[in-house]
Amino acid sequence: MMENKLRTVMSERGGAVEKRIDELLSERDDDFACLIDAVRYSALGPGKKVRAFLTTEFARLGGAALEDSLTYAAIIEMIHAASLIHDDLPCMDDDDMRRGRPSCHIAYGEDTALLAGDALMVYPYEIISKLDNKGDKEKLEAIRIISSASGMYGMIGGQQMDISGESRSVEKLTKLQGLKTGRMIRAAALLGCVASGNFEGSDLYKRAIEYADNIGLAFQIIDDLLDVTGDPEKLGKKVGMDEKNGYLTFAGLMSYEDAFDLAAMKTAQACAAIADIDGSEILVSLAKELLMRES
Ligand code: GRG
Repeated sequence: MMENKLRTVMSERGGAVEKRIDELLSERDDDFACLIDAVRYSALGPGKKVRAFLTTEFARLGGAALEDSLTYAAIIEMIHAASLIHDDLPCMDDDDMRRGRPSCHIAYGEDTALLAGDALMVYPYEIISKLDNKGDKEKLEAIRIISSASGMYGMIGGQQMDISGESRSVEKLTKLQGLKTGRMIRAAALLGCVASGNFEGSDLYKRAIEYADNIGLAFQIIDDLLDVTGDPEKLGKKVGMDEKNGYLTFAGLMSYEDAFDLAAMKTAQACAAIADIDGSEILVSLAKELLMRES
């Protein structure tokens, strides 16, 4: 029952976020039309929009209307899309399928894909700076959250650990995944907090970190397991890429059962962090769904 409600709400929310991304990327310029097409191809792709959902749900828990967080939700998906474009490039994971379609560099060429990733990484800051329904304090906080999560000491640092093979122990791998995947998931939740006026130090902000960090690790463990046991049709990408690239993952460092149990424990900790907040059932349900996901 709750799962049905979650699916309905996620699908409606995903549609609203997609529409906002479409609006934000609507400006055309014939002199670099292929860049704009590549950006739109990747940012408007059929992803799950989990990060956008976290943003809008934490904003709702904090008492904000959907409009207060929709642009942040669109932005977090743009930066996520940028990371996927770069991650798929031949010099990184060399993956030619993404979200059931050719990766950006297969569809538009490596040079344009590189620029499309750059564009989607930078444009969000221009968008935030121009928001006229937000105060400077909130805008600065949003910029701090996004830049620190996606930058050198966040996602990009984590990706460097990955390509350097820095995942020889569970501790190192947990750090790597916390940076590469976890920080963006945390940023998504925190953007929702600040969109509803709940800044650092507030109860909601602290709980958002606890929830997001735990689902973030569980999410990455399941991602690793799906790369071994998943169905490429459902995933929309090839499996076995971690092994092909020589990456050590949770699936390689522990048994399937131990890895799944760790993800289940993290999911339970995430749920406990928010369970007593009014209206948190959907986020509790999301954490459980992500644990059992097949794509
Ligand atoms: C863009 C400057 C710049 C740098 C990027 C390549 C890179 C640096 C970072 C890689 C980050 C990365 C791809 C982490 C993996 C995150 C992950 C588990 C992705 C899959 O997320 P889902 O399942 O995907 O939410 P959908 O398609 O549903 O959005």
